[in-house]
Amino acid sequence: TRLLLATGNKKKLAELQRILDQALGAHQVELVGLADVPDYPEVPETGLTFGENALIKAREGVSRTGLPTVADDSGLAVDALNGMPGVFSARWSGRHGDDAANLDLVLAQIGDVPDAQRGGAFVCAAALVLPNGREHLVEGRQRGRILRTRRGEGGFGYDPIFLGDGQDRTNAELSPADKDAISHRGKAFRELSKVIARELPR
Ligand code: ITT
Ligand code: NA
Repeated sequence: TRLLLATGNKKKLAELQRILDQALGAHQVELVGLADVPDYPEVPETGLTFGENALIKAREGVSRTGLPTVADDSGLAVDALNGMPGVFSARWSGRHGDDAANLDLVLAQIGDVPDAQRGGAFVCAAALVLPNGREHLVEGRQRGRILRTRRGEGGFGYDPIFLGDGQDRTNAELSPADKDAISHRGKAFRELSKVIARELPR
């Protein structure tokens, strides 16, 4: 079965591909990336929640390609910032996809609040929209706290400043497989893979 992965974020795409291959088996679905779809437009993410935005992205994929489409909308919700950057995580600094600038701004905004007030969560909404109009939406979360300085080179986005609950390594210090095992995206897409297997049998 061919499935479109509607994301323009290459790091996210690599994680999605890895998690779905692990959950479903490498040849269960043939994944098509946005790079393989000519003239794919910028899709305005006007939703107020991760779930709404994931559905917006997946619906656009179906209407452009006619393929069953999965999409991810995700971000970091910081308690001390009233849940921000949240759905604005990719463009918090004003520059979409500038991970370093976005991370620096979050660190500056949290400032030196004590550890007990540095909690937050990564959130991932995962959507599957089918050409027949059926829609599925699931969510995964990883709780943790925001460090004062970066640690690690792996992952992407806010991973270098995020220490998951019960972990002694930041998400950027974890191996890819170890991050997938506990991350918001791993949880959401393992759940969605069950729906994919049910809705799109080989
Ligand atoms: P698409 O919309 O094309 O999928 P995007 O990067 O714009 O790509 P989002 O709107 O979902 O995607 O924003 C996700 C942002 O949240 C991402 O740029 C990171 O800053 C942050 N983020 C999401 N998952 C993360 C993770 O696993 N580790 C660190 N940061 C993450
Ligand atoms: Na978004």
